[in-house]
Amino acid sequence: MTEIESIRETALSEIERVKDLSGIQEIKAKYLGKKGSITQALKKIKDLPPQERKEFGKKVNEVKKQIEEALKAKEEEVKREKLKENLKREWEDLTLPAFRPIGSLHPITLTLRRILNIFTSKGFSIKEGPEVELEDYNFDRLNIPPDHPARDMQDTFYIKKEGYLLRTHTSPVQIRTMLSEEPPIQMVAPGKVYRRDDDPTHSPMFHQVEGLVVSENASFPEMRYVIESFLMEFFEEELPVRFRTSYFPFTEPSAEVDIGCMICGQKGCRVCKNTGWLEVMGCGMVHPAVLENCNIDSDIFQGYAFGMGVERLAMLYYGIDNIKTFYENDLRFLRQF
Ligand code: 2NM
Repeated sequence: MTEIESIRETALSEIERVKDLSGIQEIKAKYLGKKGSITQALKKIKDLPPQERKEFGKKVNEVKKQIEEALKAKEEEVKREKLKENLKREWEDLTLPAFRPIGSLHPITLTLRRILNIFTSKGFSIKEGPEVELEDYNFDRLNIPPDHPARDMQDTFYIKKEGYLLRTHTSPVQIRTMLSEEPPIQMVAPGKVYRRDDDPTHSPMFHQVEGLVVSENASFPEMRYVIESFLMEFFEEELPVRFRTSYFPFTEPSAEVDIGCMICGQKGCRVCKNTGWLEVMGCGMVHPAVLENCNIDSDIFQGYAFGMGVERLAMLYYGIDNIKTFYENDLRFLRQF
């Protein structure tokens, strides 16, 4: 009995002092393993005189249980301490920026950036404006008459608030700039525009870049040079460019700009509808009435302006035949850029 009592005391003090899991394993083997002292003591029970067996057996089992519980408690304590230490060492600051950004840029973003880089390198500044616009800035001041078909409910998204709409082009940004700044002006306005249109080549929301130059000597030849050099830089090749007479209420004269079809080498194909030419933008000399609507003296200042659809240019540059692929976010499509 005294031997069991001293086993209890040494075991409990060893457990008290142990600091790691392997030490705990050693103590477990020393007392509770096959050759452990407690296991050996239990085996001795049958050699004792019968009247002592019950008391001794009770004692050994009590000590065994106590050692087991002390070991279990110690094991949990050691594991808890180890976890605490690991957490001190292995924490991650999830607010740090990623070493390398994941994902890729959308083809419309890439195309928009390329367009804007070309114009800023020519001295144009970038101006932005609201997508919910005044009807006045979107139509009236651009010399678009009250009965013009573009104003129809079928073509324009009007909103509940009287006198407001979703801009149908970025021209109101040019109007805002002319109203707030003195010429010379040399700007491009990129952004989303909205029209009631929905088929493989039209989307109710698409992106435009429009440009405006107002100065004392802005001219059609200067505009031609700016547009032709832009198109060569954008398509990265020397392309045939043609200016075809057209009509816009806000420019006079007006032109549509075509490039030689690079898909068929101007031999005629499905994309150019067998004409050998692709329409890529519109342009013209700003109508004197538009300048006057923005308090600019049209006897002193001349302006030229142009506008293009970003999706259309992206489709031609990358060879994409359906505008909807830009908005579906199909990863098989997006991963190609
Ligand atoms: C185009 C074509 C021709 C244009 C005109 C103006 C403004 F505000 F200065 F009068 N901004 N943009 C314009 C001219 C846009 O897009 C096809």
